[in-house]
Amino acid sequence: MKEYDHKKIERKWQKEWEKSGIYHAQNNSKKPKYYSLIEFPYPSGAGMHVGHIRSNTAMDIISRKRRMEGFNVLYPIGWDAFGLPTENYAIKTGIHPIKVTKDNTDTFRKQLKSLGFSFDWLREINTTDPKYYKWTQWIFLQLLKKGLAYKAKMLINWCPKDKIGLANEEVVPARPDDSGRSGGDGVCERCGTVVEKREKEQWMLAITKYADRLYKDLDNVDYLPQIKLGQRNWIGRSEGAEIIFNIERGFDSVKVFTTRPDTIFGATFLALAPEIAKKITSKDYGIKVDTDRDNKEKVGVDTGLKAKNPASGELIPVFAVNYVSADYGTGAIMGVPAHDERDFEFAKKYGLEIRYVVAQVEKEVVDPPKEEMPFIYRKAVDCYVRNPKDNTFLMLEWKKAKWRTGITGGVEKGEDMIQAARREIYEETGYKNLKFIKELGTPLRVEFYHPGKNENRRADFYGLYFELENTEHDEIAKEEKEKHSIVWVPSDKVKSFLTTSTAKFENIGKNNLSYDDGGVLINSGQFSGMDSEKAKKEIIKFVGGKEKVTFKLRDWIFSRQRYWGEPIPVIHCPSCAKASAGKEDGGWIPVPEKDLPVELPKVKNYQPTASGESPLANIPKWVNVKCPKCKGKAKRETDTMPNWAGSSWYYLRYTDPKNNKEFASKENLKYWTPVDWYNGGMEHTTLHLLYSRFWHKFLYDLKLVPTSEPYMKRTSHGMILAEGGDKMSKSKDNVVNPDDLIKTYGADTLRMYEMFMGPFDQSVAWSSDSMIGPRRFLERAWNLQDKITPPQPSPKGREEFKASPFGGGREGVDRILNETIKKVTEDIETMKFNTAISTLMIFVNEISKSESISQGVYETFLKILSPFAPHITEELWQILGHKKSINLESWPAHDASKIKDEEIKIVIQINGKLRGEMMIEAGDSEEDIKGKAIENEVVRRHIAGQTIKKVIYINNRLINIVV
Ligand code: ANZ
Ligand code: ZN
Repeated sequence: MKEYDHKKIERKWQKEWEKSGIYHAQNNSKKPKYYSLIEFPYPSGAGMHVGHIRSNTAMDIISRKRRMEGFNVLYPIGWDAFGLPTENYAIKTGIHPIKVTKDNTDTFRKQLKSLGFSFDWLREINTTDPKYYKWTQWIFLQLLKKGLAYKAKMLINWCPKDKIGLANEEVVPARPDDSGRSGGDGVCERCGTVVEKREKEQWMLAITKYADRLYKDLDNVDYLPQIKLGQRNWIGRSEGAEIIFNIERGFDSVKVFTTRPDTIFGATFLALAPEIAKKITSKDYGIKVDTDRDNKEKVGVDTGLKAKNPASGELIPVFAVNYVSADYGTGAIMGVPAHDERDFEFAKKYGLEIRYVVAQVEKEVVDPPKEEMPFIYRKAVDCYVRNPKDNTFLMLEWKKAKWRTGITGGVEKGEDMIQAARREIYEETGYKNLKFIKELGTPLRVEFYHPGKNENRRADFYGLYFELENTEHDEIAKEEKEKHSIVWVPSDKVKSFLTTSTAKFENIGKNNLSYDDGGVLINSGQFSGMDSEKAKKEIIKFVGGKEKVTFKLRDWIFSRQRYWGEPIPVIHCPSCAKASAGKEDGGWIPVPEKDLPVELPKVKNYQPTASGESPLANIPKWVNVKCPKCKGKAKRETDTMPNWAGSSWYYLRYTDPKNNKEFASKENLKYWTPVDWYNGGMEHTTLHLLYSRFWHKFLYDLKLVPTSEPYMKRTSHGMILAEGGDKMSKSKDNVVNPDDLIKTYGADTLRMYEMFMGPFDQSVAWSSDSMIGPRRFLERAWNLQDKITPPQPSPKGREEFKASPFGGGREGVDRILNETIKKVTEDIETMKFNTAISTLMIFVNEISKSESISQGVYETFLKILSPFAPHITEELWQILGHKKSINLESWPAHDASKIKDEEIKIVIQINGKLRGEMMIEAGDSEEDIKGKAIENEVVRRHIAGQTIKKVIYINNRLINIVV
């Protein structure tokens, strides 16, 4: 046996694969297709990062497995090469960005190839290639034609250092300072400079026209839940209503947007964005809105105006405030402090009324109401009395019912809540020297049967909190003593003591007592008693409002005043502008499609102009052109596209990268799209993913792509951090260079290590020392070739198997092999690469203990190892006498009959109490397990006669039967 010489082997096979082209995807294949995709890299000057290897290896494993499963796989690669770092580097060094990009991609390409990824290199694309960006520009022109690209004066985020307009997504919260406090305003994502606002004419893309579809169609794709959530939050779809409030005297009115029309009877003020207030009163309120920072202190100025609440008819004050922004909804809200956290905070500060109009509904009561018995309504108090000396609470243990409560009782005529509370506390406990501290939020609606009174009750319990001034108390009446006993409960035991809702008690510790959930309406005129969800529609009708869906998503600012991007292919013609005065195009004439691409001209200086225009504005020869429409004097647009443009459709180009007539042929698109599996960074969930879904849907509407969604499945990888847990960065000098590691340990080891270092979806810190583990494993896998016995097992061979420590001779091998196949197969599909590898390691450990191994077993093992470590397995495959690549073999299936199911002990609970145990087999279905549990002797005895309401199964751990 030769030694495992990774350098030689890896070089050999990379050459061989390149020559044989086994990873080239076939366009007109009869095989089923599989399209696996990674986010194409930005070819930065620093070269490949170990983070790239993590995501690329993962999809490489999946692609290789798919090939072995009989698919025609497309696993492409390209360069997302426009953007600031290259431009800034060009500014600094004077080297042209084209040259910088070429050098960087050359380095990157070499690095990627040195890892043996099974990319189809024939399809390599580059967003900065005019042959590519011709089509990016072409798609822009289609958007322009459909009115989805337009110019508008925008307040944009402006980075004074980079001299560039930033999209909202590119402005990030300032990093926390050493004290851990997050610093003031947003900063530029790239350079960290505090961002300013500037007004500028910008090209915009109307992504908001697609907001609803982008939101709803998430139902039809298989994205990780947190990715869907990220998209949904970013789109921010809110169903609500627009309702008009008239201003007293004069003709003005204010339209508010609310998601909670059901709370309108609790609207005790109006709050307007300062700009909206100014429109009505012509006054400047000197307030700045900053909705980015939710915990900023709420500030408002009373405008002096009064508005009429259209539901209650009351006149309410109108404020200009800093927490309502003009560009969301209508820029005006009805303030409902009782049910909105921000309004609560505001109302507390300005002494405005807090009126609860939605009661929380108690769901589980000890004594449910009796059927066919009428309800008696009670307004009631639920009092929490604390003795501050020993931090105990005064509570009641009822004698005629199984209740344990605070001090409760009805409010009588002429009493306010506090009076009623003091009276009840005195009657039921004798304590009299009490200090009222506060109310405890919205009342609790409880419907129950009162055994003592033989009545059905419907009660609204208002929570009140008191503290004992001293323990002086009087003897209580005999009939009270018969009702309940008094208990002093330590504060940490109160929650488990109470048989009623603990919400009121929990509110004692809270400052903000707004209640934002649903329930039943109270204090709401004829709507009192109605379910809040139902009341939404009814109240909208009642006040003449309009149902309305609002989105947080804004249109996409598509202009950058920079050099290194796709020129926006339009020309401004002053005479056409005059001729079309008032009409939409505003003199912006599209470059005729036949003249595409509009190529970037050579410039000497990449610095943006002092006025903030793009460097292109300084090249009169390029800027001054004839108008394509009237042939008059005209000027090119000098803005360029943002770097999200080229990445919005690149996955389409891969299907047909050399096409000069279309961005891709219909035929190829039909065969290859949608992408079956796309893996990328969590940080691209809200930007790239949303933008490309938007472009895709637009192209779908033009019937240019066959499906309405680009990606069927989307997963994410966790970041690789530096040793010690910091982010890897040049400035910290903690970046790991993959080239050295490949030299020392080999590409296969590096791939294995990155897949083994931790759960794929979680961040994990680098540890070069740990590379040795995977390396040793590969060496042992290599050495196993020495143990191969001839395919026909000799009697001697059998003997040896019997002696093997995993028991049972041949059967033992069969079992562990089949278990390994099963586990590795499943783990790859769920991206649990680390456990797949540990399974392979266990296999090698076990098999190494026996003195021989059959070639068949060894070959099967090599097959399932090959996606992880393609070079070493290819070499061994050849050593074993095979002529064709191991990646052209078929993926082994496990034989279920060979696997002895593992037995697992499961705990059985009834109503949460431990009642027994039982054994299940690892593969059993949930249904079988539940059935078996119910049949269990002990269980049967315990539930005798009772009906089973629910059976809850927690995987491989416990069963809870609720009766
Ligand atoms: C009354 C109300 C009562 C509200 C209540 C909430 C709870 P989302 O879900 O984010 O869409 N709002 C409306 N426009 C606003 C703006 N321009 N700036 C700040 N806040 C605004 O939130 C919609 C809710 O946020 C609206 O419903 C409104 O407050 C507030 F118990 O109206 B609501
Ligand atoms: Zn013209």
